[in-house]
Amino acid sequence: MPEETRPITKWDSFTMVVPESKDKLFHPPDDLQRDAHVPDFNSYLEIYRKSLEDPEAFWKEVADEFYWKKPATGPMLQYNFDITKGNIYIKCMEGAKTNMCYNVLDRHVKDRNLGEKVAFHWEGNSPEHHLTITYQQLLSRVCRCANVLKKMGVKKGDRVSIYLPMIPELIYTMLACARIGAVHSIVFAGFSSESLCERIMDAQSSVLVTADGVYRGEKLINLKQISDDALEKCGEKAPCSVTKCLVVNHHAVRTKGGTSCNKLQVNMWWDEAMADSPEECEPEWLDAEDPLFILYTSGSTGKPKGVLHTTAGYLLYTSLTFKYVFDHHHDDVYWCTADVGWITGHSYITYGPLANGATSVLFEGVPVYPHIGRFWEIIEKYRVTKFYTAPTAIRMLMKYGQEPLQKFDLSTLRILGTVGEPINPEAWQWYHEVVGQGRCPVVDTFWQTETVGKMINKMLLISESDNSVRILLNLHSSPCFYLCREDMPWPGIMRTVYKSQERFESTYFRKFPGFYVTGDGCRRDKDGYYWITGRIDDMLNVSGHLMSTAEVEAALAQHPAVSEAAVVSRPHKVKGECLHCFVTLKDTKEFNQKLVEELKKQVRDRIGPIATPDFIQNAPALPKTRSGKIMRRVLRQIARNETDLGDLSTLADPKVVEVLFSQRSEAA
Ligand code: 6R9
Repeated sequence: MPEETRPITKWDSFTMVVPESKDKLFHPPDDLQRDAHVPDFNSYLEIYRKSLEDPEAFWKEVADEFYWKKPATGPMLQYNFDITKGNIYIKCMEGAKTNMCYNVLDRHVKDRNLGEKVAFHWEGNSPEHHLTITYQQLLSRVCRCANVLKKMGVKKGDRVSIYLPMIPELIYTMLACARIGAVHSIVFAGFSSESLCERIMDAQSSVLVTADGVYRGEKLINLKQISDDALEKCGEKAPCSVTKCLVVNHHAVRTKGGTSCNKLQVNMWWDEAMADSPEECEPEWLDAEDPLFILYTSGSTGKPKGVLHTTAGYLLYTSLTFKYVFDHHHDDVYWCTADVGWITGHSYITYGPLANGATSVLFEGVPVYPHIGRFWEIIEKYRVTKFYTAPTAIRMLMKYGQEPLQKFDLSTLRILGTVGEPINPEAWQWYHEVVGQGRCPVVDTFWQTETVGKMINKMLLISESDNSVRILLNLHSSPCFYLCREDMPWPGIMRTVYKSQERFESTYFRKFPGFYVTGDGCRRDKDGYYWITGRIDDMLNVSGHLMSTAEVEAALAQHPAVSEAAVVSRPHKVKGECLHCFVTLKDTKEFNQKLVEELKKQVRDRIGPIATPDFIQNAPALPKTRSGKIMRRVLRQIARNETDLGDLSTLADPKVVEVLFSQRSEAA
């Protein structure tokens, strides 16, 4: 749509100078590029143009890879993306009937002869626990589980809450739901009983699948106890929807004596239930738009939203993005370190890789247990070729330097990926040079629970960004830059907020009619690269200069003593707002006045005097959500000395907040 027809927006066309990295381009090795699905920029443009100019043919070709019990009767995509023209809706392949589980398992075993191929190398919290699961085995176990769920009364359309750690049973259960048309709602097994209760109540699930417990590092987490508490809390508010609870006896927990499991009357033990359950289960043939799952967003602001995704569109989008963005090949061993409890795990541990018949690592543990080289050890052990992790993990591992990596053979690695937050240049460089040994392209992937799959990606040689993503400058209010996706939906976009179409429309579609608004800020540099600046609410306005927390944080993190930094604003009489910076130092570094001065100078030098921090506070750790995103709302309140912190249920470790409050006055 031409610029002048947009009433409140204007294309952004300015540049941002990014210190140090602006002139550096990294090229992938020749062989990697030569064998890639998208070997050069022209081939990319060809695919890209087709997706915009003839989306019907483009998505049809993707769909042709999969099994459809009944073909679509409508077009590949039908939608209204413009709120001024009525309710927002998106439909993909109307009239078609299919089954997700059939497509990601049976199709490989029956039609592609991949039954013996490894689907998952499961690696437990302790290196002594590991399992290899082939596609055939996965199919049989999923069918058994599907039959158990059916026996428990679960029917098509029913919701099943899953509160499990990173064990194979988590994958079995989600695929079993998909097989029988039940809607899974996975709750990350680090959430509290309160959060679990809230999600069960919202989804009105009839069954909860959990485990007796799990070890994370050396710490035992009593999941069954938390589940019992959650169900009790649900019961206090209204009659609890959950009538039955299926409980996995976790091997590691059982061998250490087990945990208490007594409150619920309706427990079924996994092993007993599966023992006589048949290994075959006819899939339920679903409509293309039947719901596949609900996933509550991480909730760093406000009440969690139940993001609803449906069947056909999700299959097309996750399979395609997995194949292209990480250039998947048959002999790859792929490892995504996310938890299946987050969208990254849903899309890029379970559905995307399985739709492609990939071999993946499924890791239960933590990066530093039983030793700080655990990630690198696993890469060596399974000869991992594609590795996908989060900047927060990279920054944490950077603290230990290069030595832990040097003990292991990382020569199989070919492509590295990151997701979850902006990656600062320091972490990017370390990832590229130390982990990837200068050989592996780093693919930064920006996307969201709502988008279901990767949206902006730095692909192998592709240096230009996706032109259908627009940055809008809002001329009516403060100068904020929103990253939006224009005009046309993609098959994987969320369909609604569960039970709240109004919230769906107002959150994502009302601000700029005709656009899906991500809520993130973004800048485009003169070369056409996009720089995600963080959530819009993370913008700072110092003396009328708008800057993003990410910029200042990146500048601080470039100092050799700093391992991680988070920046928030606090009111200032003259400047309006000023900067309060929290810095976590590397293991051996000391926080003192000299360092404070160095850090202030560093920011001044990198960004300019307007960005000079007013306060720098030592932060032994930062408050994060359980998915690893820094909770800036909490930091802002600490900086402003506001003690009423509101809902902290998504916070991973509440003690961090106490420590930061108590040391607030020492900020210099
Ligand atoms: C996949 C995922 C989504 C929010 C998103 C943005 C941030 C994710 C990013 C990134 C900069 C990246 N985000 N990837 N920011 N660069 N590569 O994380 O989904 O948990 O829904 O979070 O995460 O702020 O809006 P989700």
